[in-house]
Formats: sequence, C-alpha cells, structure tokens
Amino acid sequence: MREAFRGGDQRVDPDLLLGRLDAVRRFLAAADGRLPDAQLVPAHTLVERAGARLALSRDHTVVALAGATGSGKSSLFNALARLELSPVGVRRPTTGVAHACVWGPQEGAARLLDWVGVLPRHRFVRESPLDADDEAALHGLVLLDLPDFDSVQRSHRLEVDRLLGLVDLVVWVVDPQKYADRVIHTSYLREFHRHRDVTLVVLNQADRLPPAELPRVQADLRRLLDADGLDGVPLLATTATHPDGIAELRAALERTVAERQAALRRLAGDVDGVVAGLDELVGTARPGGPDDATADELTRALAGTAGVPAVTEAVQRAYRHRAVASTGWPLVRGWRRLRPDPLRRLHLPGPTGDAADPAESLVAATSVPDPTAAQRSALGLAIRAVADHAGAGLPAGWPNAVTDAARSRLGDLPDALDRAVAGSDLGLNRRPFWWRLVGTVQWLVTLAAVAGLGWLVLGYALRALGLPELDNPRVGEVPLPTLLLLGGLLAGLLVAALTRPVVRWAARRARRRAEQRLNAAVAAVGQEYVLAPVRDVLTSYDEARDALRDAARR
Ligand SMILES: Nc1nc2c(ncn2[C@@H]2O[C@H](COP(=O)(O)OP(=O)(O)OP(=O)(O)O)[C@@H](O)[C@H]2O)c(=O)[nH]1
Ligand SMILES: [Mg+2]
Repeated sequence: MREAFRGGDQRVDPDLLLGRLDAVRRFLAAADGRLPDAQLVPAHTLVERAGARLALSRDHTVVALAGATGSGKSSLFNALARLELSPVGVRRPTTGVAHACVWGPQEGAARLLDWVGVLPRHRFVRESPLDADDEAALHGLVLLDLPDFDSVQRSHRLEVDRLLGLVDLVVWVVDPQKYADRVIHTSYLREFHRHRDVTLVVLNQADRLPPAELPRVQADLRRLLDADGLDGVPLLATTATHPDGIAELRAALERTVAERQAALRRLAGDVDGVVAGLDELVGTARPGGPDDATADELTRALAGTAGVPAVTEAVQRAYRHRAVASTGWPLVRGWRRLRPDPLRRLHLPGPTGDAADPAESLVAATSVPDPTAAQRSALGLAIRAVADHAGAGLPAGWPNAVTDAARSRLGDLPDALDRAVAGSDLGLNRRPFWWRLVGTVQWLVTLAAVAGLGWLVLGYALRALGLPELDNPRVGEVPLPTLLLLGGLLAGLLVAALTRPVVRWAARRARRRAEQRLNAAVAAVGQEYVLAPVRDVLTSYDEARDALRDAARR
C-alpha cells in the first residue's frame, strides 16, 4: 500500500508553501476592491486558515475519521485508542459532535483542538504508564471521530463540513453495504481530489463479507474512487471489532505521524484548489493601458465640457479688444475701454492679469457656460471608450473594474476642469511691446494734430482781436499748423488702418496658443481623474496575475 500514497514521497517544503501562501495574499491585496468579493472568499478563507494552522503545532497531525452513519467511525476510533472513548451504538446516528483523542505530548495539541473546535469534555488523552512504549509510534496523532455526513441531522453535516476544512488528513470510512452511495462520492470524495496525498479510504466491517467477496468489493470501490479523481489513494480493509483488523490502518497512521507532512500537504492541496478556482480571473494578457487615440478623444470631450471653445473664442475677442484699446486712435480708445472685456465676463484674468478672488478661484472660479447635454454624453462615450480599450482582452471581472475606475472620479471632474481652465495662462497677461510702440506713435501723431489745431485756433483768435499775427512757417505750399493738424489726423487713421489686420492675425495666434495651453491643462485633468485610476486597475491586474503565477508554483 506504500506506493498507493500518491505524492507521498514528495515532501512539501514549508518555505515554499509559505511563499505560495504569501503569493495568494498578494493576489488578494491586488484584487480586493477590484473583483467581486464572492469570488475572493475561498482565497481569504485559505489565507486565514493556513495562517492559523501553521502558527499552531506542526508536530501534531490532525486526522479525521469521516463517513456515513454506522460505517464504524467510532468503533475504529475506539479500536485505535484501545479504549471505549466514543459511544458506539446501534441506534443511528450515534456521534453528534466530534470527539478527539491525543497521543503523546499535550503541549500544542490543546491549542490545536481549541482552533479545530472540539470541546474539552470531548477530548481524551492516550497516555498511560501502562502503555509503556506501545503507543510511542502514534505520538503526535490527534484523532477525530466525526459525526455522520449523510445525517438526517443538518447540524451534523455542517459540523463535518467545517471540520473537513481544517484537518490535516481524512480517513474516509465506508462499509460493504453503503460504499457506493452517491452522496459520499459526489459531495465528498470528489471534492477531495486535490488532497489525494492526505486521503485514506477504509473499507470497514470487512468481516461481514465472505472472504471470497472482499477482493471484488475492493475492486469495485477502487473503480469508484478512480472515477472520483482519487486514483492512487490507499484503500485498506478493516474490521474494527477485531484487534487484528486495524493493523494496516494503524501502520499507515504511524507513518503519517512520523513524516509530519500531512498539515503541509493539506495546505498545499488547498492552495492548488484556490489557484485553480482563480485561474479564470487572470489570463495571460498583458494590458497595454489606455492608447493615444482614446486619450486624445477623451481630451477633446473634456475640453468640450470645460468650455474650452468658448474660452478660446473669448481670448481671440479679448486680444482684439485689448489691442485696439492700446493701439487704436487715442480719441476712440476711451470709448473702447468702456466696453466690457470678453474674458472678464467669463471671470477669467482681466487686462491686468489679475485672476478673480483667490478664494473664489478654488471652486467654480469661472463663469464658463455649463456643458450641454451633447457635450456630457460625448464625455460619457469618451470615458467608456477609454475603459473598453484598456479593459479589452482582460479576463472576467477586470473589464468591469476598469470601467468603474474610469468613472470613479466623474463627480470631481467639473470642479477640476474649472480649476484647470481658471489656472491656465491664457497668454494675455503681458501687453506686447508693439502695442506700446504703436500706442506711442498714435499719441505722438494725435499730439501733433492737437498742436496744429491749437496753433490754428490761436492764429484765428489773434486775427479776430486785431493783434499782431503769428509767424506761420510753411512746408512747401502748406502752412505748418495745417500740416500738423491734417497730417496728424491722417497718420492716426492710417496707423489704425494698418494695425487692424495685424491685430486680427495676432488675435488668431493668441487663440491658438491659449487653446494649446487649455488643452494641455484639460489633458492633465483627464490623466489624473480618468486615466490614472484606469492604470491603477491595470497595475493591480498585473500584480494579481504575477501573484497567482507564483502561488501556482509547486
Ligand atoms: N461486524 C462489525 N461490526 C462493526 C464494525 N465496525 C462497527 N461495527 C458496528 O457497527 C455499528 C455502528 O458503529 P459505530 O462505530 O457507532 O458507527 P459510526 O460510524 O460511529 O456511526 P455514527 O456515529 O452514527 O456516525 C456498531 O454496532 C458497531 O459495533 C466492524 O468492523 N465489524
Ligand atoms: Mg460514531
């Protein structure tokens, strides 16, 4: 039967097991909050149980006798203990709560049983001076007699299921009458196919079979076990009521106890099961992250909601407004200045570059018009596109996490966009040098015209009063005062006319520059509020996939 222990010679390295458990923990850290909680329950349970079991005595091996009612679990328990510890009965089911018997040192076993949840009054100690060294080979064994798992009592089943999740090794006890029952195979044995190296099957009450029948029944049972995925597990025939009928079982338990491997093998099997269950949650895909095209589309949609077109339009008009106010014909300038500045109307920096009230500029600083329904839906679609693209090819659960992340800060977007627009340098803070130059020229020619006018008025006044006339110098045929007046006026109009197309061209350029800056600011908002959360999920996915790969390493 030695060779029947599948993988029995394969020792589980405790450090490797701890590394695998740590990888499961890393997986959970990456997947928590990303994937549905229900899918992570088995991994959480494993991490918690394994942590608890490994912190308890590794010198003890917890072995459970599990099986249908009347199969002889309590009889085997008593026979192994060589005492009448657990009541054996004809009325079924007899055992309602787990009983435990500890061989050897009690140190550590008590805490182990506290954790397993066997009440102190159902614990026994197999240690007596009379035993001499008879029982030494089983030192370290903690044997549990479980209630029946096919019980009419629901509480028995729940207790069995709970304990089967905690013990290190399970001895499945079947009898010649019920060994083929569907429940034991479909609900229990099949579920333990990952725990073949910590599973023993016992055909008890072998004495009830005619000797010639025994091999046939054993072969039939073996066939059923193979179908359960338990090929290779040891199958022993026992007779609990005869002292020699359990020798093989005893020997198998002695070996198990001496190896001190069952606890580690059990947990390694648990990790295998959890990893296999999580396999569909991580694929081999390496997500590339949001691509440039969808990111650009997002920036465009964000710019629309942020009112960038309205602001750039206002920048162009403000440039013209301010340029004309600085370079126009001085007599018209004052009138220009009375008209409101297009940017000021949006509560964006005025002609002097002063922003609105700084407290006000923290939230909803601008009066940029609210986005239209169309702009809002364009933004929704752009965010969807980012999520769809970034989540494409990811296994179940993750695309949803990506979509949730992309939308996670949607509520903060309006304020962030408004701050980005309000905080952008629109390029209108400085008065260009050429404005001042043209402005000065305009003043000079206006001064000349005013001086000419004054001169002429003074000449007429002197003539009217009969006073001596001024000496009027002439330039060619034209008197200087007339030249100053007409020349100044004409030059002013000419300069204004020549400046106009330049202003228009420069205003368009100012608009393009402002647009670039605003788009950059809006793109930064998109990065922070949409793309970064998406990237975080993709990083989590990468971490989860790598962690699971490490957890799968045997
Ligand atoms: N002939 C024979 N009878 C056995 C053997 N093992 C157990 N019995 C009898 O089968 C009956 C049931 O045994 P238990 O040990 O109480 O069975 P159990 O599996 O503990 O049953 P529950 O506690 O109800 O789950 C008792 O009358 C035992 O004496 C055996 O190997 N041979
Ligand atoms: Mg019993």
